[in-house]
Amino acid sequence: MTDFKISYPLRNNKNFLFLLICFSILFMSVAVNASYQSPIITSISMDFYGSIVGAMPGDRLEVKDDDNVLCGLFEIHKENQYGFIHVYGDDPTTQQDEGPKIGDQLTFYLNGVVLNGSQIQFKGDRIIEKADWQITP
Ligand SMILES: [Ca+2]
Repeated sequence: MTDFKISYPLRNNKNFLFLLICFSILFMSVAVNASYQSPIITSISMDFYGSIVGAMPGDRLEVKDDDNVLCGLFEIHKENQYGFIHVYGDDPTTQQDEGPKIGDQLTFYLNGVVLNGSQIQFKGDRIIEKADWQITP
């Protein structure tokens, strides 16, 4: 009886701990998904590549359109280089604004900091453009 009284709550504690760990993992994955949004993938995409002098592996390159819609996302895997980054355009058959229309301005961000001072336009599906930057300290 004494053994049972000691071991039973202990077993419950282990189960509780296990559940707590499961919920923590679940919560963290939800939190990560919320903070790292992804662009909406459409059938229209313009691709960019080039160099970002000063970029390091793991850096996060994002592209947003005029309406601040995230339309491109790329994780740097090679120092000073990026690409191809797909920038997804708006699907005209849907109500939702998925991304830029032809002629819309694009803004590139590296880890949340604006890269381009120059004007970069969304030119349309299957267009590839080279764009180079340098991170100014
Ligand atoms: Ca649309």
